[in-house]
Parts: sequence; C-alpha cells; structure tokens
Amino acid sequence: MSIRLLSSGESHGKGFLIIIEGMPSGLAISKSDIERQLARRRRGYGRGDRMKLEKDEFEFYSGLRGGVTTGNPIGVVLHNSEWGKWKDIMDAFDLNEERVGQKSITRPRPGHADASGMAKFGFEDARNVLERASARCTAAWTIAGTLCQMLLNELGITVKSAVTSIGKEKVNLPESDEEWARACSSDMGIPRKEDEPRLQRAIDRAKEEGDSLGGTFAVAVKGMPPGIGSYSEWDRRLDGRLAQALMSIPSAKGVEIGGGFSLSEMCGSEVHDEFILSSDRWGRRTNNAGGIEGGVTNGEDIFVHVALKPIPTLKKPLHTFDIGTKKEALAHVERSDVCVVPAACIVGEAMTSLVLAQVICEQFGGDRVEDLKCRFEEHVNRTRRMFHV
Ligand code: EPS
Repeated sequence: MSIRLLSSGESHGKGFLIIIEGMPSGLAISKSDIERQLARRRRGYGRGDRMKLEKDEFEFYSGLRGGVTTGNPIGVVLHNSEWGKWKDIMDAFDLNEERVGQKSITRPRPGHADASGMAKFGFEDARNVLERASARCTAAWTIAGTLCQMLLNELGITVKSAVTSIGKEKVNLPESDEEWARACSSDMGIPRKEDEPRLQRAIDRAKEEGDSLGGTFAVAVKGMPPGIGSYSEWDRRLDGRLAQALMSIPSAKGVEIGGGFSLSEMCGSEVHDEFILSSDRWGRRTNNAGGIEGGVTNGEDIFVHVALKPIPTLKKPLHTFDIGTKKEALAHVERSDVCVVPAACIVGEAMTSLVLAQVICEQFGGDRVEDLKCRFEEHVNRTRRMFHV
C-alpha cells in the first residue's frame, strides 16, 4: 500500500478538495498542528496582500473520527476566504460576462504557465491556466504533507526546513537543534535573527523596483534508518522521487541531494563519506551523500536543497505580446507576492514528508499504524545490529 494524494481546486475558486488515500488507521491527527503549518506557509516578509486576508479554513469530511484516522480515504475541503469577490468570475454555472471580460488575461507573463497552458488547452484567456497553476495548491499539499509528517513523527522521524538564501543574500544552515527550532518559528525561516534585516532589505529593494526575488531552502530529515528506498528500478529510487516531488513546487528550478552540484568539482576521495568507528558503532565521517546512496537511505540525515526562481508576476512588467491582437505588449500585472522562499520551505517539508511516508508504507505495509510501527522497528533493530561492533 502506498499513500496517494489527489487535489482539485482553483486559486480564486470556492476552495480545494484534497483526498489522501492509503493512510493507515489509528494515527492521531492534531488539528492545531495542521493550523500551525498552514500559518507558517502564509508567513514571510515579501508575501502579498492575499496572505493577510486568507484564513486557510479547512474541514475534514471523511477518514477521521475523533481525531484518529480510520483507514478510509481522508477527504478535506480547504475554503477560499475570497470566494465572495470571485463568484461572478469563477462560478461553475453562473458567470457575469462583463466581470469575466474585465478579468481576462491575454498578455502572458514570461516565466508563468500562462502561454504554455493556453497552448496546451487552446484558451484565449489565461484565467483558466493561472487559476490552477497558482501556488495556492501548495496550501492543499501542506495539509496532506502535515498528516504524513505526523505519521513520520510516530516512527521517530522529523522533517525540518530552513531558508539558505534570498536573492544573492546567503544564510548559513542551522547548526544545532536550537537553531533549527528558531528557523522553524522565524517569519523568515532562518536560524539567526541578526540576518533578518539584510534579507528584508533585499526584498524591499526588489519591491521598490517592481521586481521579485527567488532563493534557496534546505530540508533536513533526522531519524531515517538505513535501507529505506530502492535501487531496483529508475522510478523507485528515493533521491529521484524526492527530486520529482520537490521540483513540482511552483517556482522550483533546481533540487540538490547532499552536496549536489558542488560534488562534481571534487575528487572521489574528497566526496565519498568514509565509514568510521565511533564508540561501538560504524558511522560516517561526512555526509556529502545527503543520507542517500544508490537511491536508498544510508542512516545519515537526509539533506535536500531546492532553488526557486523569482516569481513571474512583476509590478514592472516584462515584454510579451497580446494573444488577441498579436501586437507587442507589456505582461499582465496583478496583486502578487515579491518573494515566497520562506513559505516554500514549508511546502518543501510537506512534499518531503509525503514521499517518505509513501516509501515507508510501501516497504513496511500494514493497514494499522501499530502493524507498520512494529515492522519498522524490527527493521531499525536489524540494521542497528548490522552497524554495531
Ligand atoms: C499566486 C498569486 C497570489 C498569491 C497566491 C499565488 O494570489 P492572488 O492572485 O489571489 O493575489 O497570494 O498564493 C496563494 C493564494 C497561496 O495560498 O499561497 C499565483 O499567481 O500563483
């Protein structure tokens, strides 16, 4: 059994529908933890006005009883606080054609899905494209990912994230549990408060210039035993599956596992993580592999970096053309964020948790959390003996 996530919904539609299939029974779900993750995803200096208005109210329809999973498909609805303002334009049956016309988009934004989506579906108005290509879907993924994070926590696995750069401004990774905790609670997703003004200035500058900024973030996973994942087929390799899930975050343009691209400039003797004996256990001297070798966990912490391009809606628009007139034009401008890196971190945690929960459920099976836990612990004990002297 694996966990499957399906979602439907549009940015300015009535809301999102989320179905999570395959979650084992008996898992306690905390409503406040979901609310906290959604609040963290709305955070961040550089987010637009929508995030001040959006409440991310959600309702569970099925699969949960008294806060515990039943093994049935989990159905959740995430409401859109702004639906009232968009009903005329987005209703399934009754549209106000004048308002629809006012909100039509014929000048595709370079970097956005506008033009490619119009080409794919044959639209002359990019509204249908941007409604679904919008990063609003990441609120739905965050709900699903948070449930998966709860399953991982039950097995002693934790997933954390931190911002590592905004534009050209770099920030060091957290170095202690305390710093990871600070990165988790900080509005900017960074471990040291003294770095905040520098990043905020970069965002302010971009905003003043009508521009946007990208950046990078890291996701760290602790508590994964060795031997999870597979090297047997290309689509079963854990590194490949993580890369696919993280690359699907809107604006992601690069994913690195461990040392990533920098390893290509080093010699094999510098890169590979030698085994060393520390007290009575064989471990690694370094972690350049980022906890995954051959598509399988090696028992070290999993480390993933994601690079995000700057978002494509610019207040100072780029050159494009009008699909209707075929004449040169400036790209469509609308309310938008300037920088989404601190928010995307949380989506990175969610997508990482989804993939890890999937792989663990596939490998250890079981319809009940207790069965899964039992088999997982057997695996942990067996692999612990393997590395013990
Ligand atoms: C987005 C544009 C903005 C963002 C939105 C993604 O929304 P609006 O067009 O309503 O101002 O706020 O992000 C979210 C709604 C969210 O929940 O993250 C876009 O074009 O992708």
